[in-house]
Amino acid sequence: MDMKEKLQELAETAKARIEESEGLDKLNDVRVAYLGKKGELTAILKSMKEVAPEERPKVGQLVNETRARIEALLEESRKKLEETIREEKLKAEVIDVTLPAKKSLIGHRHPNTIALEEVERIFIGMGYEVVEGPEVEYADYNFTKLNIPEDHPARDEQDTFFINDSILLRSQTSPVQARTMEKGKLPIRMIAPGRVFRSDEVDATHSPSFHQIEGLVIDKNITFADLKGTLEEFAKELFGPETKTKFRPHHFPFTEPSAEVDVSCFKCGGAGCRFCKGSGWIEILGCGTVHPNVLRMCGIDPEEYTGFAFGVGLERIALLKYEIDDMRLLYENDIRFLKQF
Ligand code: 2U9
Repeated sequence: MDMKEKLQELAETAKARIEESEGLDKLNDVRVAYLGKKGELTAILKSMKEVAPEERPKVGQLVNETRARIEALLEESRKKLEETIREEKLKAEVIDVTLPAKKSLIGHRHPNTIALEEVERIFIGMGYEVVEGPEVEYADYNFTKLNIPEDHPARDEQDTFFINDSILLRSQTSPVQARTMEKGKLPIRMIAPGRVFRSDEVDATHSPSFHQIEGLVIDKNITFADLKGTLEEFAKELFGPETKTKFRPHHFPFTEPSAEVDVSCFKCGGAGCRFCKGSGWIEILGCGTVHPNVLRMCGIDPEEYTGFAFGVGLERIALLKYEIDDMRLLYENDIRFLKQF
């Protein structure tokens, strides 16, 4: 058999083997058997020295053509096999679009967040700005500028988390107002919501970390009457239009005069029930007209400007509004509790 016939036959058998290869592995075996280092075509190439020198270019060309033919056949077969594999995979992965979709669990806003957003909505509606500030504060902003002098019991280490003599975890959000006042842009109409820290034992109504929302208004001719009107409106928005308010005299170092505010019980309307412990009233916040010392220490002339301030505990609002009887439930992140709101 001459070389031409030999190559012809080799190409034929290679073609037959390629065609009957049922998988990519088998196809690769065929490639190795013919084109690999020890493959049949390679062997022919190696035996070229036995071919007469004048025949070599012709035979060489024939070998190359055969190689190209086998490679083309292998490539064609590879593409077909890959296509078949892809089609089988697609068939196996048919998606039934009529099946009901998997329900994804969507989280809830925390009751604190719901209450905060409600309070923010009310004050933003009255033209207030929401301002935030640092949780780690200078004692100067947390106490001194708020008319709480060095020897005041509120500065007691037993009540406040001190980091050093002059830095602490803020015990109220009032330093945010003090910082805003110092910037000197007047008038001011702001609320400062945020986390505050006090060295309290955990129980149903106390936590070492809780949240306050404090408000501050500074302008010319602001009086206690503006404070009353604002908080009456706030209480009506938060607890319903029939809500009455009662201002009781109180003392805070940063306001003078000061008051605590009770709202008529939104459960019994004031008649007295278990919710308001029979009194018909529920205490919700503290307030007052800003002490002239505070204005002065924050760079505002008390002869020209006056203002009012108030503070509410966010958890207290959340507990009241959602009738939760233990503050600890707000911090445990038990999904069975949280998903009720
Ligand atoms: C400046 C001046 C005055 C903020 C005020 C209260 C009254 C108050 C408490 C309510 C319950 C805190 O969350 S609570 O424990 N707050 O009663 N807060 S007046 O007065 C300010 C604040 C900033 C510059």
